[in-house]
Amino acid sequence: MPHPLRKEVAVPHAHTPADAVQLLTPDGERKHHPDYRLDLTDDQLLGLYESMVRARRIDAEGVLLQRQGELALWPSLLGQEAAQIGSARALDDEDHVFPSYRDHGVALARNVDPLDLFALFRGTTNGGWDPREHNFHLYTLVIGAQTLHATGYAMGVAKDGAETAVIVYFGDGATSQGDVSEAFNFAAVNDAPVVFFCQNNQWAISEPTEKQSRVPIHRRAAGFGFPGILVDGNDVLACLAVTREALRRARSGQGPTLIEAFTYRMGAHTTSDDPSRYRDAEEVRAWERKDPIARLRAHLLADGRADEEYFARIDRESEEAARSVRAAVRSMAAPPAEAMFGHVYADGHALVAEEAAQFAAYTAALATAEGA
Ligand SMILES: Cc1ncc(C[n+]2csc(CCOP(=O)(O)OP(=O)(O)O)c2C)c(N)n1
Ligand SMILES: [Mg+2]
Repeated sequence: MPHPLRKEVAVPHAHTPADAVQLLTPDGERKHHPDYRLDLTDDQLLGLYESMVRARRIDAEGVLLQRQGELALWPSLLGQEAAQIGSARALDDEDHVFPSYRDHGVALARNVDPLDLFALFRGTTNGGWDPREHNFHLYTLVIGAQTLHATGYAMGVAKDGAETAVIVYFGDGATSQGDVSEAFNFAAVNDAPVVFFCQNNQWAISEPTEKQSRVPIHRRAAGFGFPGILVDGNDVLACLAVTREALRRARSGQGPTLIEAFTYRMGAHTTSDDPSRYRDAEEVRAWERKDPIARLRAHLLADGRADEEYFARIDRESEEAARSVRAAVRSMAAPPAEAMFGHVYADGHALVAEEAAQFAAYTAALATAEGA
């Protein structure tokens, strides 16, 4: 007999499950949820819209710059703006964020300079930014590893008695990594003030979610002894409300929460990927109708909070911001090759010094050979 939950994984990728928390329908209609009340001012609503448009435009610039040979790689967030901006806007400045590699919207919401993101993917920096400046840690490309970093950090914060919460971003595919299960368990038994924010964008490169989990991802939390919430990840209001509540739990000593934001990666996995080889164009079209920006736009328009002139102005401003970023990226000089030895250890290391010396001798020999 099939497991009773098994039928739920047969849900096609195009459907957001009916039990996902939703405060804004795909048509932009405001819904009320008994557990998640959200009263935002007009300025806050417009702020969410502007952050999403800006994130989308900066992200598009990343794809274009890579196509023109200015970046080595770019992982696009297209379609995931609501999940990222909604959750990030729930954070306090003191909270700590452990991102994955696609979380440019979260980075921008934390005031990380977009040029720092581009420098990373241009290879002109080893890390990207100072995590202490915005409590926004470095992108982690080792799938799922940051869930352990975040859990350890959260356990430390709790021992310090601070009211700081920690949030960690990871994907559906990451949940297949042992690290993520270990992090869930450590966080649970230690009541660590950490929010696990899983952006279920339906794909792990070419692997669909059916290959990652027999049960809906948020249900895994129950097995570790903490709550798991499913939220419409294309609904910025629901993402904000659900994350706010999870952070409140974390801060008040009630331990971790797993949030599964049900969303969709509308672009390729990265600029190195061609999704037409493994997924149906119809699926992408179905998600276009659930576009996170279009639905907030529809809501703002219907309520008379914004008009076409406002939307045109925000588009124009995002365009100008992207243009100035583009010019700055193109003029970023490559660092000297020997700089790569500078950030391996905080205080240096004999082996690294030896390798740096070997590298210097090698490049000097090359220069002599070229001169000869
Ligand atoms: C430990 C590890 N294994 C494999 C990879 C190769 N890899 C890079 S991205 C990726 C898929 C991740 O999918 P998901 O967690 O759903 O995140 P998404 O890219 O969809 O945001 C894989 C397998 C890696 N970077 N690290
Ligand atoms: Mg994924």
